[in-house]
Amino acid sequence: MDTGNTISKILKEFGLEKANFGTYSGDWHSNGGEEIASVSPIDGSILAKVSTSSEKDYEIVLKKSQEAFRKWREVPPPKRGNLIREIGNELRKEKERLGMIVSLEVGKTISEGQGEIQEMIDVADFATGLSRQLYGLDIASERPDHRLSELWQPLGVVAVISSFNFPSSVWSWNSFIAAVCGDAVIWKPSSKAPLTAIAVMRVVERVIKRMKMPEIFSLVTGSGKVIGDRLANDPAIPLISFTGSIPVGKGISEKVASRFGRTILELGGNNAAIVSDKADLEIALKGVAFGALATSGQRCTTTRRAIIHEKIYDAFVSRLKDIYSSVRIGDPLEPGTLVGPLIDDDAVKKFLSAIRGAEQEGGVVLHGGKRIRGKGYGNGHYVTPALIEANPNMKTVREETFAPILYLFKYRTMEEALEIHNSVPQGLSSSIFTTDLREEGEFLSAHGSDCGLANVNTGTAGAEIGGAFGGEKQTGGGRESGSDSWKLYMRRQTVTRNYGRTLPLAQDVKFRI
Ligand code: UN1
Repeated sequence: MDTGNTISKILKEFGLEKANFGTYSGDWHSNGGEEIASVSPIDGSILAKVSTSSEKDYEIVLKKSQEAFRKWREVPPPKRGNLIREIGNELRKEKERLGMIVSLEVGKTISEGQGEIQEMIDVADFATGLSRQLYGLDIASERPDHRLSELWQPLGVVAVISSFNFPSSVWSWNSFIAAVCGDAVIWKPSSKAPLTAIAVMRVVERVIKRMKMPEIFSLVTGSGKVIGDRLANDPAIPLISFTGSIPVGKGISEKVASRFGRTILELGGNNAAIVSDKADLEIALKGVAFGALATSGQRCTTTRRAIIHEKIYDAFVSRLKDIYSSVRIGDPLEPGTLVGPLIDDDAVKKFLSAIRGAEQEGGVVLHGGKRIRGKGYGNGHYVTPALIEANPNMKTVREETFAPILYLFKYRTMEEALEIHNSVPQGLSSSIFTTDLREEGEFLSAHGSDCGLANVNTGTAGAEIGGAFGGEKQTGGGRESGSDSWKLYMRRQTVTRNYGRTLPLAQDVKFRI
């Protein structure tokens, strides 16, 4: 595909100019922030330039968000839901073009780019329904003529710091839920994907202006060091939801904790699939291959380890090698491509260095592991996905490399499989492929998978938005999107009401005056 033409056509249609303001708070502004380029990993071309947010821009955004919050918190939640429904409808109309911008900017296949926007639409539907279901508890009081209950109040101006690999949907997981809860949201997207964020904000802006609603969604762009730290240290922001690496997440969490703020962290994953000898092998192959290869191994939920029963190990690995040899790697805009580029050159270097590290520790590369250059690949960042025979004691397999590397292990008993499974510091997603009820039961038991997400006969990647998404251990413990994650975006207020004519005290305490 002629990326150059596609780029200019789509960007023009969408109103993304060659140079864009990267700050939005009711209007687009730029007050001296440094300029960055959005570079397509497909061929290294510059899509557009974005002027990032300066200190002054940040101050304006914060002030406007606080004003918007004060109005928004008074809007009844189902009315808040109306706005999110309309945003969802507008996203439906723009799905194709927005999906294409995602593909251009971060190198996802067309189908995955569209999936990214679909995920936002799904969250909008979910949040709209939720806007009528923000309910608290009535609790039995120990005192006569007393009622104990829970009220849920809006939290304030919250921040979402998102990563390049899901450059818009993860924002919506947080923002649409936070919005129906009555919060205003400042978004700082990854500096590797500012254009997607600008495009999404243009859609949001259209709806907010049309509905004459408070400007509750705003955008700041810039490096984590400048704008990310500013948010983390700002006592005016009661909650920061951060998606990214473990070291950066640790830094943010320490800063926010030191001012008693709240964080939702979605950090690294080092997800494994257990493939039993009792698995349906066709399902297992597809599940493992999709988990390991989708988004070129750049999902938090990517399958990075396959723990395979010794009886089927050789057959399974040989089939995997066939799949790896036949998947089409290259321009993600071409139909038929399954593996696009890595995000940048740094990612390729980390991929190559992890493979070297694994080899030094005794790992054996069975397939791939090389950079691809040459005709048709331009200045894109392409690699051949790697299959590496490994052992669980290797240091390299305990680390998350954001690239398509699948480490292969052999096991004999479920106990052994679970031990390997749980032996890494991260705890996001997990899966087992088996048709045996007992094995499934053990995987889901208290001594089974120690991850936030557990999948049976489906892979580690590709979670739906209706469940709470997040993980344990160094993944950070956060939960976003579905189920009752909304509670994290609200302030819980325990209410005690006395409707009697005396003042009985709790715990039978006597106080005679
Ligand atoms: C991420 O990689 O940060 O479950 C999120 C999945 C996607 C979301 C991944 N729905 O693979």
